[in-house]
Amino acid sequence: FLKNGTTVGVTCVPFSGGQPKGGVDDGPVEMIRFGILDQIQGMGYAVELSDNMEKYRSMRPANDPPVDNLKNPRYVDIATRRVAEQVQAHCKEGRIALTLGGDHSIAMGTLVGSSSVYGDDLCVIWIDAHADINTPSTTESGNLHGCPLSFVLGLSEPSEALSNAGLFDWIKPCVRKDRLVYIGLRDVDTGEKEILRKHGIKAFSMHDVDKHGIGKVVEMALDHVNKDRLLPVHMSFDVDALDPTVAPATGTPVRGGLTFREGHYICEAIAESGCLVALDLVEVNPTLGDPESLRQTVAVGCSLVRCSLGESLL
Ligand code: 5AB
Ligand code: MN
Ligand code: MN
Ligand code: MN
Repeated sequence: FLKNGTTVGVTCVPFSGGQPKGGVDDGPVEMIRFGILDQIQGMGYAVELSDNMEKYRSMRPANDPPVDNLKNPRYVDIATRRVAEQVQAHCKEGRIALTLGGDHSIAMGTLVGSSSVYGDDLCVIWIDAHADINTPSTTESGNLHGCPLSFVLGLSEPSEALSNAGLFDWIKPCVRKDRLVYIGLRDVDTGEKEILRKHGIKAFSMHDVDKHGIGKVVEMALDHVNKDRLLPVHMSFDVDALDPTVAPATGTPVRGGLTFREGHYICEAIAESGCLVALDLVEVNPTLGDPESLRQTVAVGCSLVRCSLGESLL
């Protein structure tokens, strides 16, 4: 793969079906209104935009009862399948695939898309307060934004109910367990902890960030998945990884998160590696909180994207 891509392929996904709160589907349009596309172009990148983002809204099936406790399963299935196609198309052309969400269930699609092009080499850096690795049997909420990683890692056999409904059968195991690493965790379900332990998946929690400092943590995370910095990296950044004082407008805020600088440092270090091939920026919910919280969260989302593309490198 070619390091330091020069074209950014943008996919906007106004989608909220992976969790119960409306508004997260307005994340992409608010980031565009804030100027993210012009900002990226202003940095010297060519920008290619996937067409017709409004199509996602019209994909919601009229009737979508839970399957195995999973909520909106048909809607998530069909929308994430489209995300996969759009991200795959960008990656095929060697573009850095930037996906603006939307809730984090869309990462099922972004990871299927990027891994279809980069295969086993793909390294995944997951920045989040949460582990998002529940299986259809461990999830207590039934919200699919808490489950994307279990699908792409192939952690559970599809249940009979899911197979009968023909749902998510297009997702084959496509991400290697030893090429996934987390930073920022602080709210992990009991079932998820067991999964992380059982599969030996590497995670740096907020405790590790406090203990070692963000510089060391990012270095250890990259050493784990990408020792020589020669493999392609897909970073999936959930804004709730940041402290709620920094990114308040998000659906599942958790105290004690990354500071403004720690979040940006991660993005800068990834930019510095030259390995970024795909970036998700998800869970910005412009309808939660007052106008100032909204402005602040959208602004920080855009600045994380710019930093991941190298804005603050000298
Ligand atoms: B997010 C929880 N683990 O499964 C669940 O915001 C929260 O994409 C998931 O990280 C949070 O519902 C999903 C309790
Ligand atoms: Mn989260
Ligand atoms: Mn199907
Ligand atoms: Mn998440």
